[in-house]
Amino acid sequence: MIWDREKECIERSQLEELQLARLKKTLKNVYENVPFYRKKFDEHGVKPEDCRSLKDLSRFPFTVKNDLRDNYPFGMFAVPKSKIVRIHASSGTTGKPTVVGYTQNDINTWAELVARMVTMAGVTNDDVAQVCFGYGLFTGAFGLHYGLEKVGAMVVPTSTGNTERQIMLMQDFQTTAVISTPTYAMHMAETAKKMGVDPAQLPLRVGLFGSEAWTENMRVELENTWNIKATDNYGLSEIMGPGVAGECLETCGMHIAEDHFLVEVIDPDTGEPLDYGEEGELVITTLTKEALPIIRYRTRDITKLNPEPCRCGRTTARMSKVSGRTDDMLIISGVNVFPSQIESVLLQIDGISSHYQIIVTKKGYLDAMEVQVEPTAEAFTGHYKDLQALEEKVRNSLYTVLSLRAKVKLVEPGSLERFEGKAKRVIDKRKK
Ligand code: DLL
Repeated sequence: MIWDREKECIERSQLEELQLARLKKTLKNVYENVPFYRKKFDEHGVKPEDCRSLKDLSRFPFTVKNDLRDNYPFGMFAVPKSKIVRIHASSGTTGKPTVVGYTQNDINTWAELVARMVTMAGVTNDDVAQVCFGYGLFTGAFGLHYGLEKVGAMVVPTSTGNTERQIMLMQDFQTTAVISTPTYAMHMAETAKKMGVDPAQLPLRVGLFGSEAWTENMRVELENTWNIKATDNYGLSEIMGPGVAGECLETCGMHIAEDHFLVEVIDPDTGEPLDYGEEGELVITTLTKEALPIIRYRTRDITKLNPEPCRCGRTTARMSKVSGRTDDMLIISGVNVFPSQIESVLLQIDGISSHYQIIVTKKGYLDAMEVQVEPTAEAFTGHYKDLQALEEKVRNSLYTVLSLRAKVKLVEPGSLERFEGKAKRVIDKRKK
């Protein structure tokens, strides 16, 4: 069990003191060691010494994903290559990946923070933890792996894929904790059922899900299907990987490792910092990273912060579930739609499964959205009338929430694509 009470239950004034000292050091470090930041700060007319309080951080420029791409592969590192012991990368949708590096100290911190996160989620050295994230350049698997080892769990590094074998090993090894994307967990449950195994009867007791946005309704679905407690955890490669924030068993927001990361929420349009409780884009500054310190990274993830101490005893601020990304918001005939809103609607309807796809097209000047969704096997009676009624129900529910008339198409159970990592829900055919 890794629960650093000194840091995780720290008084806010003390935390802010620690953050300020670390922030000053980080700003000085990047200014001296990363030419990209020196140039950017100079262009903005700010110097590290201008930061005298945490509020002063807002005077410094943002970093965006393209900055990492422009400096591909190692241009943003603050240490010589000889100090780097690990590389990871996040696959971009276009072009080159974003490369991130770690010193040995960074790796140690990472393991520590993931260990804290899995401890919060109730994992101990009595657990058999199956890591169903892809091992490789993706940060998910290695990140969870080292943190789980640190708490002494028995780690089963199955990676993604070969789903029938995942289920077999869960049975044979008596796996108690599953680690994956929520989407892959749903896919694994479906595979188990096809094999004649009831997922709810397996010895699993907790699921740690992250790496993509998922709704409260999906939590209910996962908890019921697997008979587990499902917690959310958040991270991104540019900042470290998993372990940036995670839910405790109270499941009322993800505790941010604030002694290592300084978080802000900004208005994505104006860039202005917002108050606690206001929803906006999460911006993160690393406070202890050696290889790749990052100043004011625009995550594009939409969330809000709650600094109130939690019932679990931790005082670190909590971020609410990510409701979407500024870049996955669809604008359909002028209406803003997040895929998570659609998921939330679908999962409230009896007879509708968690497998869906959103297809956006343009006819002339008009946008059109089609939601393809699989009914559950029970609801798929084969009677046209039943399906029509269900389709109508989905259409009306979507209209109530989105004020948008979507075309709804029920498709045969099992016919939509299944995902082993992050799901790709939206096909926007308007984009070239
Ligand atoms: O997905 C790191 C990670 C791995 C986190 C495993 C948790 C578990 P990237 O591939 O760089 O890193 O993707 C980062 O994924 O900006 C979010 O948009 C999204 N994301 C990650 N966790 C969550 C979450 C990893 N819990 C991007 N809820 C981030 C919503 C999430 N979105």
